[in-house]
Amino acid sequence: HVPVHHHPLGEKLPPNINLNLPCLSLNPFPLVLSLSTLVIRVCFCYYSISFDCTVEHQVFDLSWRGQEHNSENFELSAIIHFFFLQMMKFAWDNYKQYALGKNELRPLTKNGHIGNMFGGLRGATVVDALDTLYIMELEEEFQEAKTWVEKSFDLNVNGEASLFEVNIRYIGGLLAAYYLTGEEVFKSKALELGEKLLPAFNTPTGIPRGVINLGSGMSWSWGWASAGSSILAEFGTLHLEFLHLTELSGNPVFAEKVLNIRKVLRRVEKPQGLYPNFLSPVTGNWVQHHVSIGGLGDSFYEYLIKSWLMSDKKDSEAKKMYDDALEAIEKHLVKKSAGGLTYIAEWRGGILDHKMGHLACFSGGMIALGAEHGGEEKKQHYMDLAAEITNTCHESYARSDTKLGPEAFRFDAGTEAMATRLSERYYILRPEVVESYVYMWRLTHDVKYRQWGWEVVKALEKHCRVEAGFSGIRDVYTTVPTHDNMQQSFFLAETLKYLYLLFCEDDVLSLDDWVFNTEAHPLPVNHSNFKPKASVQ
Ligand code: DMJ
Repeated sequence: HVPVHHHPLGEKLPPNINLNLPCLSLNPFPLVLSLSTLVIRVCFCYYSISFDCTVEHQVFDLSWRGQEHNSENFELSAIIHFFFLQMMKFAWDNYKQYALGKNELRPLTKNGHIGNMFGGLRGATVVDALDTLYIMELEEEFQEAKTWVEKSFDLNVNGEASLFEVNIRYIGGLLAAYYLTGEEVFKSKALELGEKLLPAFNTPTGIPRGVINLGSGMSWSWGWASAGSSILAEFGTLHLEFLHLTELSGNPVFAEKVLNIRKVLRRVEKPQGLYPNFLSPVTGNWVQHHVSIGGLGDSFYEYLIKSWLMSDKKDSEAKKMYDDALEAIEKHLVKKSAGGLTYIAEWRGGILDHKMGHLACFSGGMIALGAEHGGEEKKQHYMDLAAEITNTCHESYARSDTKLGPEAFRFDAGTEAMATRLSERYYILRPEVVESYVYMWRLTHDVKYRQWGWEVVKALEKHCRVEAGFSGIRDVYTTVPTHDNMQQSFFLAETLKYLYLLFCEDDVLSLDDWVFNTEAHPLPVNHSNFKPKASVQ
């Protein structure tokens, strides 16, 4: 029994309503909800068509009822919330049962996956899921995850880790869990792990290499990165977490490392004002002129605007770099298709590749977030651009048979917003499109974003839910897709969290007080009066 109005993240329901959770946690199928004060009981089976229609109808109702808080739409939003809770619980319970201590769940073969991104670290799903479990108030499950971190999370490991992945998933996940709960264990693990990443910065320029052995401290560049280069989206996606590591430890070294990256980037000449994806950590010069707001470039831009927001709008250098970069991107990469869809192409030494990766779909949300803070005229311009890009990404979902989007879609040879290559037709439970829906919803309150989010939920339930978890699919253009047997940790960290937030009130992790790292882990804005939860109590 959780009195929701005591929830630390803000009131999600009027103070006279309590929600009884036990039936959900004991038996998510059929799902039974009880709104005790209003004495409303809603029982349904989530596989039945009636549920589907009811919820669809009710979501639609919201659009013309607006967002006033009356008992009817509270009933409905509670139902939707519980729907997300059961999805998260299903994903977590299966991971726990079959793969606890491994990095990810293989939901078809019912075993764990370790992979080679985390250099011997384990429990990527545990650390990635911590804050989502907490925010959803899945208390028992949160305790299970916390206990694993306390008792089994071993940092004394050897092996090749991606600096970027360890930072965004583990450090980001631990920092968010600390700020939300005030539990020291998360802070100390984050700091200890942060120390282990520092040797990667020992290069002539201070630009870190992409791969590090967490035991020996040896670091090197990815074999596939041209001429030993470092990747823009990797070394450009450390700033938020590293500033918090300095803030929490009092050790300036973390901030110094990322401020130095900023310095190198400021100095290097930008072709047409653009930032290519490959930079030499030895010379500090670009190695290739490939520019993309999707993979290899993406979260560098995201961290510029979020650095400014996280600094309580004091880091004006980051804002200027973001504004200039976006202006260059708009000038050289943003295009409109014959069918009227706006997209962001990739740039190879001046030649455009008319393709958008699923990863690039986070940019609708980013541009909307940045637009909020321009002058009135610019604001409208960027809000329009953000809405157009989000619409294009929605089209990439809507034009598939599964209603889930492909890994990449193209705008050439008569194709619009669809994959043209067999190798680009898969969907691995990625969050970027839903992420943009959340920002667009919060900043416009246009109910279509919730409707689009609900379409994703239905598609996930229909095509990705398997007996023991959620799985990616190999082809979004067939309604009998084959599964890839992988429940990615970012599905729990990002996709389910963003879907949940899409249907929450705006004060749950308010955009005024929190920025989400690129793995959707919330970090507090540096208002001078901010304190983690433990010190508030
Ligand atoms: C996540 O790990 C992060 O969002 C990252 O920035 C990009 N890729 C995945 C999800 O698609």
